[in-house]
Formats: sequence, structure tokens, C-alpha cells
Amino acid sequence: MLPYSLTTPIYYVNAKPHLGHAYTTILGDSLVRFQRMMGRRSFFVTGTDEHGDKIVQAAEKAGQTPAAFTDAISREFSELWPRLGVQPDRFVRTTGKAHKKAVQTFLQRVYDNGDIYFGEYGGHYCFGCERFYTEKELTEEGLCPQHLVKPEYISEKNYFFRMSKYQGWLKEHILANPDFIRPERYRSEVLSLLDSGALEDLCISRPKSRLTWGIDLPFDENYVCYVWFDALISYISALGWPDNSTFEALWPGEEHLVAKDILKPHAIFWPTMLKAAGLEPYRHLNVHGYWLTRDTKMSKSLGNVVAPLEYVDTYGLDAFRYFLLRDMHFGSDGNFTEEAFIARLNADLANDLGNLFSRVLSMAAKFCHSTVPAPAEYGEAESYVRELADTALGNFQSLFGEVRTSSALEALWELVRHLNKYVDSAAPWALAKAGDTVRLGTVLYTLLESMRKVALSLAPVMPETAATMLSQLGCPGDEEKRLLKDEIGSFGLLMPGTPLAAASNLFPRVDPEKKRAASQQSAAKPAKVAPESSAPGNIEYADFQKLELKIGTILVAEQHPNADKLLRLEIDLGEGTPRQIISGIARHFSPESLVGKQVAVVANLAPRMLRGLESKGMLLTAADGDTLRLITVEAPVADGSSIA
Ligand code: ME8
Repeated sequence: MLPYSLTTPIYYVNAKPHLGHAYTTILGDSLVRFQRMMGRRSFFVTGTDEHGDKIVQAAEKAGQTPAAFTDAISREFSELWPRLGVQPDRFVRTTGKAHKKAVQTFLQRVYDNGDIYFGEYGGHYCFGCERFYTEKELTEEGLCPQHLVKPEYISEKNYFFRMSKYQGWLKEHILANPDFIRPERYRSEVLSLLDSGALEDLCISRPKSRLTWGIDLPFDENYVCYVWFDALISYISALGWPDNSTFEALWPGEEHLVAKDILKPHAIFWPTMLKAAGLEPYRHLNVHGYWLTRDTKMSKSLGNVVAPLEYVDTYGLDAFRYFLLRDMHFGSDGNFTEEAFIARLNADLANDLGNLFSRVLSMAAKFCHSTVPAPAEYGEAESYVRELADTALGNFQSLFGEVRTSSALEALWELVRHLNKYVDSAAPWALAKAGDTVRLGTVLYTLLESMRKVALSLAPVMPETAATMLSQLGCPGDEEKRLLKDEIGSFGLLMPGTPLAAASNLFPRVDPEKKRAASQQSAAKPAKVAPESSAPGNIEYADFQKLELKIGTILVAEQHPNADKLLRLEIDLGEGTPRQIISGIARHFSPESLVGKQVAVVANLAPRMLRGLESKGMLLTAADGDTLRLITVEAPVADGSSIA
């Protein structure tokens, strides 16, 4: 069987890890655990992407050198993974020596093959994306389509990769391999991009006069490598390329897992780069959607970024892992809210799975002294359970293998739910009362053996709970090493006479009302006392850093319909959708005088309702006695520019 090797994106270290990073990495971890349990040798890679403008800017903002800054944030990522139950085989950092060597070898190879040339280029450069845009790619207003800010026009001499040369080859490859990019919607997106002829050569260098935080080009020391060209190569440098047997063993079987935001570099840059270096393309690009919070993109400035550990600490790691894999349908966006989380936990984990274990184990304690009973003759109801177990596990396994984790879990839950119904209809308590120990043994055995199969199947998703469930069922500690595929078509592995746990309480129900009251109480707790070192009235720099101050243009200003003192403003903060901010300045400014002005805004103030309208941020003004003045800039800047 071919080995299985999977990568997550290597994450930028300009910000701390959040729900999105946690999701891809937990998903990757579950897929790798699953493939291992299907009998494939597996290898899992994640890491951090540490070069480029973005990182330099973030380090400057934090008052640190790029090296110290990247070390610290990269450590946050690597230390987070074990806390989320993630076990990577390799954690790659693009500032590592072996990676640098791989990038330089790769560049030299493509250069020697004649696919890198030197030329002059003028283009619209977006610092957020760290890439040039052509006129065609910009929005109608001439803005970067990702960040909706005006890119800077930069003209300079650079090195280019002849990417356009491989357009035809790439298209044919995608057509010939329908699951090269999956799911289908992203494959079609890439094919239409190729058909639109937007594939130009790729600028792969940055002059050192502008950026030094990168890997030197091996053929010109005045330039460093473009961060994306550098980052993508981590997928093979992590396997020890160019001179390590892990690479030989695992390539070209490697699969990548990314979200839709970075489809183009993975679907277009990377395969053409590999082709130009004389390497085979990867096997699959698996593309998932975005986690939104209340249908809104998570962003620091909206204050709606979900911190994974808060959920893990409150509800437990396995409930968190289960929710992520169950509530995001592969390829589509998912909506993360605490209500949805609690509802899923209560329905699937407490009511269905937890209840099944609790009921069956307590009946086994009562009626069979907590030992696995011997089955006698299976009747129709038991045959149905066995058939359903085969179908459910079969569907679970094929769907999970295609990254369709939500549908896979749904398939498994058909079995879990049916087992609860079977408890009701077979009524072991009635059999016990009637003294029918033979039939009672058959029913309980059917339940326990099916529960063992469920527990084993869940090991990739909920490793700790699966281990608990298996030990409650009296299975030895290394039971998880059993091959999942061997579970289909077999029934009867659980040995009669095995001791069982007398009780089980896997997932206690969460009362949403109590939960809400508890979080309101903790929000109302008094603030921590300032450390002794700070003088009274002063704040620490870290406190100041919590504020996100930005410049934006007022697009709309009008009287609040329900309050004389308030104005309703719509301010463009470079986020795509303008922010609605309600401001108490109606006595000082007429709405007409405000439109078009660039103003200072506190962008990460928690949203609040002001007389029936939501305000997402706060306008800053200077008060001179009773006179208010707007705080503005001496010359226009891009909307969304930060104030520091
Ligand atoms: O793009 N929902 O790094 P990055 C789901 N360094 N997944 C999300 C998400 C969300 N809301 N937000 C982020 C980079 N992600 C480059 C990659 S690879 C050679 C270089 C996840 O830190 C998702 O996997 O911006 C997405 O593709 C990735 O984080 C982007 O991480």
C-alpha cells in the first residue's frame, strides 16, 4: 500500500494561531491518524512561514528583531499542537538551515534549466499579499481583491519564473487527474483561471535594497527569494529533499491540505515549480472552506477571532475536535458559534454517544456483573445491527478517506442512533426481569461489540475519548492499533468474560443558560491589578498594543433615526464592507461635513447596540472644552492604515 504523507500550510508568524489554523491542523492530524489505522505508513508535516515583508513589519511593530520575533511566534504554534492532540512528524521552519539549502538547490536547478530569467517589471504590489497584481486582477476601483487596499506601483529589475510556459501542461494534468484538486468547485475555479489566460510569469525575487529577510538567490546575492516560492518548497524540504530517503519514499504521494484563500499558489505556482525542477506533482490538493463567526469573516479588528484553547479548556479537547470535523462540510464555509458548539455537544456527544455508553455499561453492571456476556443465537434485530455496522463503518471509512469528515461522522452516527433505538426496542431490563438470560446476553453482546467498533472508528477524531471508551469496554490499551478496515465484515472480537467499566460519563450535558450566566459573571470580574513596576495611571506597552487604531474614510453620515445626539456613520477601513459606527457627535458636526473625511477609529472595540443600531468601533475626536475636532491625517493614506 502506498504511504500517506500530508501537509498543512506552513503558517505565517505575523500573528498568533487561531481557530482557522487549529482547524486545518486538527483535520490533518485526524486524516493521518485515520490512514495509519487503515494500515498505511503515514507522515504529517506542519510548520511556520517566516520570511517576507509581513513578518518584518510585524516584528518592527513588536519592537523585536525578525529572528527573535519569528522564534517566539513559531514556538507558540509548535507548543499549541500537542495541546490540541496534534502529533506532527515534522515541524518545518523556513528559517531552518536544511530548508534554506533546499530552496537554493531548487532555485539553481530551475535556473540551470533555463526557466528563470532577469527582467524589468512594473506592477501593483500588495504588501498584505506580498505579490504583484496585474491591472486585470485588481478590482474595478484599482484595489487589491484580497485586502481592498490600493497597491503600490513598483517598478524594478527582478528574476522571473517562466510559469506561463507550463500553462498547457498544467491544464492537461488537471483534466487527466480529476481528483488532483478537490472538491470539484475549486478544480473548476483553477481550470477557469487557466482558461482566462491570466497565467503570467512569476516574479520570484525581491531586491535586497527593499527586503533582506529572505533566502539569498544562489545566482545573485543582491536578491532574496520571493516568500511564496520559498514557502512552497517547505513541502519537500520537510521530507529531507534533495538528499534524504524520506523524500524518495513519500514523494510524489504527498497530499496538501489548505483553505480556499491560498488556492492559486498551491494549484498553479507549486505544480509548475515542481515540473520546472524535474519533479513529479503532488497527489492531491485538498481545499477546505473558511470558518466564519456569525457568517462574518474572523478578523482581529472585529474582535471575533476564536481562540481554540478557550474552547478546549471549557468544553474539553475531544468535543472541540469533534465539532470542527462535524460542522464544517468539506469545501464549504462553516459557521462557528458557541450556541452551535453547545447544541452539537449536547445532541451528538452527550445524548447519542455518551448516553449509549452510560446506559449499556450500567445495564451490564446490573445484569452481568460488568463482564462481557456470551452471545447466543442472533435474531433479525441483531442481523440488522450487524449489517448496519458494516454499512456505517464502510461509509465512514470511504468518506473520511476523501476528507468528507462531516458526512463520515454522520454515517457513523446512523449506527450510534440506531443502537440507542435497539436498546429501547430490545429492552434488556425486561429480558432480565423475565429471566431470559440467553437473549439478554445476545442483546448486550451485540451492543457492546458495536460500541467497540464505534469507539475504534472515532479514534482519529477523538483520540482520548476513544481510548477511554475502549478501556471501558475492557479492550487492551493498544486496541487502537487495530486496522479499521478489518472491522468491516467481522463481528465478535470482544471476548466474553472480559471485565467492563461499571459506569460511564463521557460527555456531561452543557446547560446553555448556566453557561451564559457563568461567562457573564467572569466578564464582570474586576480587572487585574497592574503590576507593581508600573507607575500609577500608566499602562504597559502590551496594553496599548491591544488597541487597534486605524484610519478610514467616512462614506456615509446621517442622523440616527432614534437619537438626536447620535450619527450613523459608514466608514471604509479597507475591509471590503464598510463599518457601521454610531457616534455621539451630532451636536458638533453636520452629516454633510463629514462625508469623505479620513478619520481615526478604534477598530477592535467590541460591537455594541446604540439605540437599536449596532456600532462596530469608535470614532476618535479631540475635545477642546466644548468644541470637538476630528482626528485626521496630514495627507491621504490607504483606508485601513494602522495608527501606531
Ligand atoms: O497563507 N478558516 O499562512 P496563513 C479556516 N504562510 N481555515 C483558516 C482560516 C479560517 N477562517 N484562517 C486561516 C499562509 N486558516 C502562508 C501559507 S503554505 C506554503 C504558505 C488556515 O497563516 C487555512 O489553512 O495565512 C489557511 O489556508 C491558512 O490557515 C492560512 O494561513
